[in-house]
Amino acid sequence: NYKVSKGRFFHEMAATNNKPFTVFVEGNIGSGKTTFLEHFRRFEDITLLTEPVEEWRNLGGWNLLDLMYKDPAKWAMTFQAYVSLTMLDMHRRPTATPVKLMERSIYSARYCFVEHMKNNGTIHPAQFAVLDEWFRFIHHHIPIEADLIVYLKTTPSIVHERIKKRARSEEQCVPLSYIEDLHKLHEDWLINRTHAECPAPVLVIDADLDLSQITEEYKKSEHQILRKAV
Ligand code: TTP
Ligand code: MG
Repeated sequence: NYKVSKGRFFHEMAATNNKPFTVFVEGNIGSGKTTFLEHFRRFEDITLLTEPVEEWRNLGGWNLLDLMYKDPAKWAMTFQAYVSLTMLDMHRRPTATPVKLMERSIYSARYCFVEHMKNNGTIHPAQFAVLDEWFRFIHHHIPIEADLIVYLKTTPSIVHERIKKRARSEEQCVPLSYIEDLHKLHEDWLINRTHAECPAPVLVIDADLDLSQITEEYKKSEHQILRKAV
């Protein structure tokens, strides 16, 4: 029971480590990252950093996400530069609670999205080089806490349907092939481990289930996220 054992939980946290237990929630577009984080709102003392995408849709009135989808050759570099900054801000944000849950990380931005833009030529190799140097500099010189990655694993056709139903205006033209490519890049990063940096252990969750059934699936991860608290 969470409430009963909470005192012990905090005690152990304080005794060992003042840093929060930090979880990145990863998975394809429409895999349910925001929904997963919202599930944890019922618990006390968890910091939830959800929907960084809302910042990308409004930077001083500019919708960078929209500009990027409408003219990727012109805007992808600018967009990814801003994604990196907002991610770094989330990684560095001081947290007073013992658990911190974040939607995405600087790692998925680099290994899934920037990787895709490099592979299919959306960004020039020189633009890729600049983004990659920024990423390497941050990775090597700025401490980024990571204790667990929750991977919401999905089937591309299922999330593609969800994206269409959700109807976020910028994403209307997203083809299934793009979602399939992104799926493969998430699998390469988190399951096949083709990049050197997978910064934390990975908990895989079946996120194909629809909303009415997914809560049971999410509950299976509560123990690992709240650790001794449940
Ligand atoms: P996601 O970061 O996957 O967020 P989401 O809210 O769609 O996911 P969920 O439904 O699981 O909560 O993607 C948001 C949008 O930003 C999406 O259109 C893809 C785009 N994007 C990039 O183009 N580059 C990036 O580096 C990232 C992280 C997202
Ligand atoms: Mg989301």
